[in-house]
Amino acid sequence: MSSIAASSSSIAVLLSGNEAIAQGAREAGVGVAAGYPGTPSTEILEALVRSDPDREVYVEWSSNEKVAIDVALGAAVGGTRALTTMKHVGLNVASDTFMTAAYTGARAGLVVVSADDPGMHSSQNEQDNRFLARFAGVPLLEPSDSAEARDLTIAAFELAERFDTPVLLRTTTRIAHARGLVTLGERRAPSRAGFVRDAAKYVMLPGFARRRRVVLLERLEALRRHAEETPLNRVELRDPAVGVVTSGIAYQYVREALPEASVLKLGLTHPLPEALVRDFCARVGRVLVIEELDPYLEEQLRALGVAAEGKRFFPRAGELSPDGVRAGLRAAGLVPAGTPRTPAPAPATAARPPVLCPGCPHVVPFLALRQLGAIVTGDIGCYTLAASPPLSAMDSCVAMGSSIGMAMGLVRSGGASGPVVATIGDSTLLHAGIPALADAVANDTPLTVLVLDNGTTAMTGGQSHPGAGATIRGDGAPRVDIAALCRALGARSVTVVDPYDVAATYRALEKAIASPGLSVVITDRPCVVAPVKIRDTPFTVAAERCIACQLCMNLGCPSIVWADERYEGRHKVAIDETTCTGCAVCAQVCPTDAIALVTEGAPAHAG
Ligand SMILES: Cc1ncc(C[n+]2csc(CCOP(=O)(O)OP(=O)(O)O)c2C)c(N)n1
Repeated sequence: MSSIAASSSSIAVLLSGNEAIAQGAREAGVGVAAGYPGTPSTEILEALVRSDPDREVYVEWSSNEKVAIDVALGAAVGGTRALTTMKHVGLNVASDTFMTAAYTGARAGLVVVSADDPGMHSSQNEQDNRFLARFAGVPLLEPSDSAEARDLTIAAFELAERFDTPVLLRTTTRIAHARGLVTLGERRAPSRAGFVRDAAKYVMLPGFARRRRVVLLERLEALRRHAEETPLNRVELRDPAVGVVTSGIAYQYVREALPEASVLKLGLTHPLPEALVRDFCARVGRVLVIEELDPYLEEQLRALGVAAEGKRFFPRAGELSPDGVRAGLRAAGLVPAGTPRTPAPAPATAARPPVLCPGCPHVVPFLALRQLGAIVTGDIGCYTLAASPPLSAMDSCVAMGSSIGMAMGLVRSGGASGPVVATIGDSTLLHAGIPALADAVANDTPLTVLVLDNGTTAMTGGQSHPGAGATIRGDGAPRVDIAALCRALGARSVTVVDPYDVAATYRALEKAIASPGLSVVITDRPCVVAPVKIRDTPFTVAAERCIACQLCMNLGCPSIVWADERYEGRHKVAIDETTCTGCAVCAQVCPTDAIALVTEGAPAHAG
């Protein structure tokens, strides 16, 4: 992205889809951008910040997606073009505003980016957010590569202003992260049209909202007419025997797998250009709809009376691929069996299950919870890896912020056979945990909440949050004091503990579980990789003292490896000094003091 830091015209550079969206937004004169991190959307705002050393654009990591869309809507109402970015599940959080922003529209363009994750590379579900555009009644744009990601971002702002509506720009992982050539245009300084009071438009009391509902429906009809003419929807007539209707990344796969087929390539996929669709389908023999995830287009074509085929041959779950499209085409009898596949680019890589980093401060609290026999409702973050062996210390994980509410329900179900502990990261607590914590306090729930405070949003790459004390640009900022917040919410006891201190962490959790009412334990240690990589003096194992009890192996630390030497037939352990961060946790669990700092001659206790 550094190659586009300077203002440029007619230069083509390789950009990821996310970088291209940032570029498009700058060229469209975006003035405010707000989002919450979430793969595969995170790099959009990061690229926007890098592209804006002069700080023309206000950019923020919001505390959650609902706040982000509110910030963006407010900015657009205030007359500056605004962008909000999130992953697909983020739009669920933002949808309360999203649904009604479709009624209000805004003075300046409001573009909502939803980055969907077919295949669930890093998500808890693979919902198809095209339906949310239809549900809300807003236009939906779907780029097919990086160049279109830029173009459609610019088009989205124009469409938003022309029709006075938020626009949903929907990408998927392959679009967001793959790189392609993008021709750059000039960046525009943010537009500042100013706020104009208009209560009937922005105050959604029922009386006003009823009128805006009619406006929305009329606008959709106008958009449908626009969809018939826009160059974003184009017919590519080739062999008339087969016509494929497609959008997004699937377009690329179709072109690769069935290059001779005629294609209706849709860039604006809501509202659907019905006349264009009918006309295209009448000009071809067999109509196939090739789309990732749900039969969003297919069902609409069927409703138009078109005998479209799609999900009969192509999977509804997971990502499509050129090979997947080819397999579907074979099943449809359109590609002869045995058609050569694209050669595999490289030998398949060995599976490497994700693990917590060496020195991760999340390990010890989960080790303690397992030993204390707790039933652990989890949340989403790096710490969700505690569900996997060897920690195996998490019993549920559904959506951001769910841990506390689910723990309350579990307690009230009367079905918990042990103490119930909700575990939640700092970013997640500030995202969606606060209302649940207030609820737990106000309903006097006997519950322990463990807040894993590592000072960052580690899972998505170390973004700042309101408790981090920094802005997205790295400037120092006031920070929310999480312990004070929990006390203010009314938690009966709040204990802050260093998770590198094994005994203290165990004792704090044991005490919290035993105490009545709602108690909070906060583990306070910075993430080992963000914002700076922490590297202390590493530890080593004195082989002669190791009795192969393998207790340290239970930490799941990637720096602890099997040694060749054995003790009573079992493998001893060794430490990879190149990756050990020197957290000293393994030294504390070793019963024979076999683990010591590499600088120490003789092994000593390092706690
Ligand atoms: C609604 C929603 N937004 C965003 C995400 C992406 N995401 C997953 S966990 C997480 C936050 C993790 O930060 P934190 O709670 O501090 O835990 P850490 O990873 O630092 O341990 C984010 C942003 C998501 N899964 N769902």
